[in-house]
Amino acid sequence: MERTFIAIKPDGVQRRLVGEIVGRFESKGFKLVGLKVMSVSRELAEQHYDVHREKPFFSSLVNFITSSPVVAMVWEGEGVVASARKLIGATNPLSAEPGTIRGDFGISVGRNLIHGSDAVETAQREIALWFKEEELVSWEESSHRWLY
Ligand code: FUP
Repeated sequence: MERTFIAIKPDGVQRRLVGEIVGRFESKGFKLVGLKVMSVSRELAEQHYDVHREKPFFSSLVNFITSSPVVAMVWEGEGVVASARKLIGATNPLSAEPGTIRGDFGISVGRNLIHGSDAVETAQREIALWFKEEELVSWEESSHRWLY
């Protein structure tokens, strides 16, 4: 089953938006298979943003993501990579549609609250970078009747 890597960035954590953001993925119907709050090392940040190494915003991006804890997650479901990108919205929150996470809560491209993998192959690379195999849990709804 397809999986994607999602990270709530330091601004999302500090603004107490973790519950709101997790809730959007849950409400949509995707399955949470990995979740941790963590400080990000420079090495991890630079590997994660390797494609942006030559960009002028690279060092500020790395400084920001390592400045304060993030919430790293893996979500599972058919088409989850592309769907998560839609839930997240455009990179610049000022262009992001209302109803998306960035459109509803963000105003700055440098503080756009959340990261989501941009393709299935990228998701596989990012999940392997951020999570150990044993930190990811496959699960199914129980057949026990505890909801009425
Ligand atoms: P996205 O896939 O939407 O997270 O966006 P990108 O991979 O293009 O960019 C990664 C991060 O770099 C963004 F989340 C914010 C930062 N960025 C800037 O700070 N300035 C820019 O002009 C573009 C991106």
